[in-house]
Amino acid sequence: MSPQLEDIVRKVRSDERIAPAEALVLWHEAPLWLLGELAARSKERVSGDKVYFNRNFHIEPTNLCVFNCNFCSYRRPKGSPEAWDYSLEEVERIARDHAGQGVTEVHIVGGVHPEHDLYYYVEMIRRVKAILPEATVKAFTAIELSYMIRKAGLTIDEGLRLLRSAGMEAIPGGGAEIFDEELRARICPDKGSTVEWFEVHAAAHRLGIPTNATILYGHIECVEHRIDHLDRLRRQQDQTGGFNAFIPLKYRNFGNRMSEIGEVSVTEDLRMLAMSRIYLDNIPHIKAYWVMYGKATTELALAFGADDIDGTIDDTTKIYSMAGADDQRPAMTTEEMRRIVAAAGYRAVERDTFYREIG
Ligand code: V47
Repeated sequence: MSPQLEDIVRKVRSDERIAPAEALVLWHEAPLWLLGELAARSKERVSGDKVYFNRNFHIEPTNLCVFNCNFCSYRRPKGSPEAWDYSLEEVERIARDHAGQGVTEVHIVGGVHPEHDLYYYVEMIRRVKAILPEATVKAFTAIELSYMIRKAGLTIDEGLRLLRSAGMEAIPGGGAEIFDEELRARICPDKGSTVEWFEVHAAAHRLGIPTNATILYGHIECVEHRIDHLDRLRRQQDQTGGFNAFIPLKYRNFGNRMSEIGEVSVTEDLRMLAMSRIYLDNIPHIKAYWVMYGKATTELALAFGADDIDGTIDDTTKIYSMAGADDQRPAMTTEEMRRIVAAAGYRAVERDTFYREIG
């Protein structure tokens, strides 16, 4: 081990924050086992022997989208036989199908529809909440929010307050992709910008609405871009403190315009998870989203700093099955989630959206 790596490892072990340049050395020089050891140690400092899961389902109201991201396998153009655009009644039916099952979270995310406006989404949330009053609505990526709120002529603050009054209590982490402006322009040229993404999350945090954050990795970016992405999040969190969880999202290459890139290896996934845990010393939870990794890698992810595996899902999301994930109809029972966590040597704890323990 080089003296420089030794010094960085000592810093991580004594819970000292590492700088971007040090993260690069750690990423390139540390063997995988060492990253795992450091990340698991950092995870245990925050959440001990617990690994969280929840009972959730998704509503994806449409796959029509004004944006056309190169990595997206989900969007369809208007008129395509594979396009959908649920009416509010259809959204209500989906919510009703999940009533009485102990669900604590409804995750609503979809394409950025060209015509529906803010008031349509306010009504959607109201109707979902009326059917599932005990569940938390975690809704809309910052990109969807920015688009619908601006289109309504409101400030982000006003728009978020309106949505909150309808029942939106948390915001998911999607739409972050890669913050580096040059790369963002290459993989999603017409999508809402990095500045917009941060503007929405910062405003939510100021209003006391917790949010998540993501990165889309494993495409054309380098390790430097990944660290830059983590660094921007760490700085934001220092200022506003409202991120609950960070979710590294592995680029899946089926059925989109970047397919020739291929996919990164599982060891790369584990390095990404471990580095996220080590670098983001101020974001409490690192989520291994099982729908994206598949179940076997999710178990492995728990040895690399993740303390959350997301939820039961109940075959309600298509974003990853359309992009080539193993599970074409993703669903897990709570027993199966508990088994995966126990197999990794941790204790499964059911949580709500705010990481309050249930039961
Ligand atoms: O922003 C789209 C990603 C995200 C592909 O907050 C792709 O709890 C890989 O953000 N390959 C949406 N990824 C999903 C998301 C999410 C998921 C689970 C939990 C939470 C949370 C948030 O999906 C998009 C984009 O980064 N994505 N296409 C693809 N081909």
